[in-house]
Amino acid sequence: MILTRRAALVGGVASGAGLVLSGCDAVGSSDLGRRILFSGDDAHRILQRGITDRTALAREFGADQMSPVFRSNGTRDPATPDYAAHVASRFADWRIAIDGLVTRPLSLSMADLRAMPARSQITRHDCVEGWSAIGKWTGPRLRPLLQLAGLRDSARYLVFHCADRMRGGVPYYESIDLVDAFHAQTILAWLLNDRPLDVAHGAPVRLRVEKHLGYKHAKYVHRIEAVASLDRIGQGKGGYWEDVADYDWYAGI
Ligand SMILES: Nc1nc2c(c(=O)[nH]1)N[C@H]1C(S)=C(S)[C@@H](COP(=O)(O)O)O[C@H]1N2
Ligand SMILES: [Mo]
Repeated sequence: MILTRRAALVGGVASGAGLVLSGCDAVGSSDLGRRILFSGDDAHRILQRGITDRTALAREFGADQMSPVFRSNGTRDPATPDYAAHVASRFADWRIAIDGLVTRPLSLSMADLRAMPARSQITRHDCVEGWSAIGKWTGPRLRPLLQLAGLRDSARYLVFHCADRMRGGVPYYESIDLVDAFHAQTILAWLLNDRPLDVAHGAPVRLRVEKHLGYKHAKYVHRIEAVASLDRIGQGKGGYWEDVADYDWYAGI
């Protein structure tokens, strides 16, 4: 078990419960702070509610509700020579690194991923650009993979590095905190609607982080890096669109 209670709380701080818990850190060391925080149950309740809400499942749909066509958006083909070679070899040599603040860095093949117990979920994808689609995503949960890699106590975020290049040649990147990383519906999807992901939807593997807007769902993932801070990732806001267009890092829906 990697996600200690403390880690779960620290993860919560990163977004929703931020004020509550950083307040806790700041005043918790003094007796007065302790009395303020723990005399009544208010702080606790607020904190508890924030965490409970974030671990609740996103709505799942029935097979009859699936969209006949699932749009693609953003990069539809990374189209680099390197990626084209992976397409040609059907991703036989694709690796997903899990590294950074872990005790056992991993380099997983697609065969490794496909051999993991998988979760399927029929969910609605919502893009900020104003469209939605309901599709069935299948792949291993991120949680056991992180447990295999052994997150260090200092790890607070996961950064997803992608194979496609955006304007200026910058590879797409996104990040989530540990609460979302350990969420039951957070998976590395390699099937969409029971078929291997096509190039447009992020082949061979993409993140699904179901309670967030579309841009958080990184496609073409080749590296998952555990970090203590997002300061030195891109321009420091945690994701490509966060950095270039000021999108919210926390894109909860
Ligand atoms: N690597 C990468 N991931 C990405 C994007 C992208 O351009 N590159 N676009 C994002 C956006 S804005 C959306 S809405 C979804 C679209 O996923 P889809 O193409 O499977 O519909 O992917 C997200 N993940
Ligand atoms: Mo999007």
